[in-house]
Amino acid sequence: MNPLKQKFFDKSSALRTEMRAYLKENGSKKVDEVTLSQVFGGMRGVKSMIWETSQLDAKEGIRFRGYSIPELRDKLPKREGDKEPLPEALFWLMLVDEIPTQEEVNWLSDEWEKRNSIPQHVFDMLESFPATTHPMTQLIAALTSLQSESVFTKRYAEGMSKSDYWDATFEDAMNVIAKMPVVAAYIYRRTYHDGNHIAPDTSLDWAGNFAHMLGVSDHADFKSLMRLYLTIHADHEGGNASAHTVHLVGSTLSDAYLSLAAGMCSLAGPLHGLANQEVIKFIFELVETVGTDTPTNEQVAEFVQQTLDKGRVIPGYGHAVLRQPDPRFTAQRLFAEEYIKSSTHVNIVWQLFEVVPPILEALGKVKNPWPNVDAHSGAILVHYGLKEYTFYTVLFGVSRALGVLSSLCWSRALGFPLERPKSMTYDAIKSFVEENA
Ligand code: CMX
Repeated sequence: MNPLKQKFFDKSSALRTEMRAYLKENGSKKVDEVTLSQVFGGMRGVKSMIWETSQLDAKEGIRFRGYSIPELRDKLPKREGDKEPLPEALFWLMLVDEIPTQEEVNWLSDEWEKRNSIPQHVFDMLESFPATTHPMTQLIAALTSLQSESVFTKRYAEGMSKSDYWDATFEDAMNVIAKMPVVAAYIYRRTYHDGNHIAPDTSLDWAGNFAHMLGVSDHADFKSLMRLYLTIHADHEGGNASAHTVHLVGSTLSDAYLSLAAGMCSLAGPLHGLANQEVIKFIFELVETVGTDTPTNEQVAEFVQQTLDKGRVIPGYGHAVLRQPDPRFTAQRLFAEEYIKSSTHVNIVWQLFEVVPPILEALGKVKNPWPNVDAHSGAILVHYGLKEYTFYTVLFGVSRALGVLSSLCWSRALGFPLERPKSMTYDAIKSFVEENA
């Protein structure tokens, strides 16, 4: 067994035994009460899922296995000569709750490189789509098509024992993650660069090679950006729509390919991951409407107000859980301050940060007027030449695979059952309220 798999097996079997005993003793204790506002209001805040890889605090933001984003930037192993963390290291941390050594991370980079081959039928299928097909649609189709490679599905058909589900899920998770950058870069090049593909560079790490295959910039800083980007977007505890979708679909024993494809369908919605393309679109529209890429705060405020008056949301602002500026926004801001000396689009992102919160606050209904992760990424990508914004959510998806698939491994290893909450009709709710008056 390889070192990561062995560690995961040891840790997950110990936790499974401990959890079973714990649940036997404490299973009837209450952790929450559910109000009607939560039933009608998208289940906000209802505690109903175990998710080990990260935890979100409304004020502090995300912690991955207890580490904040600044701590990850400081402590995770890096590529020689680079300041940004390697996403491989975050995957290791999420999967086995240990910061890996440099040697362990290098092993994982090599392991993913060995697993990154794509069957021809996936490329053939992508080629049958018109180039106008949204890249997220292409990614979802590619993942379902890649399901032909699922170890879990093959072994299940052969009669795999429940006790081996974790093993097959681990193999699938490792394989899908290894293949994601190759598929995503293929989609990018076929959609925007006439199918002029770039061969992988086997000397590079997972994110560095992805940056190389995208071919938008030869600058070393773009590889650094991809390492940071693919680290900070990886996980946001279990209740967000893409993570929860993977958890739900995975609970039916759909394999990692299909579960991730389903999660990507969630990520592709404009209230979730698609907001990153909507933000830069909003900034381009702002520049076009006011007729300058150095607008005044008054001009920005007027455009924001016009957007709200049309009944639209301000993309990149607000959050279902966070009640402070998103530390993932701050991490990107720090990156831009350090690496990008001058960018009008980045300046507009910072202007929006000054202008938007008081306007949203004045509406009196927005619970979080602060920027989220999607408010910043587009302007940085544009700076490095990645201007095709319909591709942005694919980048988010490549990163999100790390968190949701490490969690899927845990769900299968801990033997979590089929997810099946209870729904109610409006009449049933009214009767319930009447009976309990
Ligand atoms: N602009 C305008 N109105 C907003 C708003 C925004 N950025 N954020 C929230 N509101 C509105 C809501 O639409 C809602 O209005 P109605 O009562 O008229 O329906 C009201 O404020 C209350 O919403 P909330 O409780 O503050 O926020 P929710 O938990 O319901 O929704 C979110 C959270 C992210 C969907 C919402 O803030 C939003 O639409 N933001 C813009 C899209 C976006 O940036 N999404 C990305 C989130 C991060 C990610 O998943 O990638």
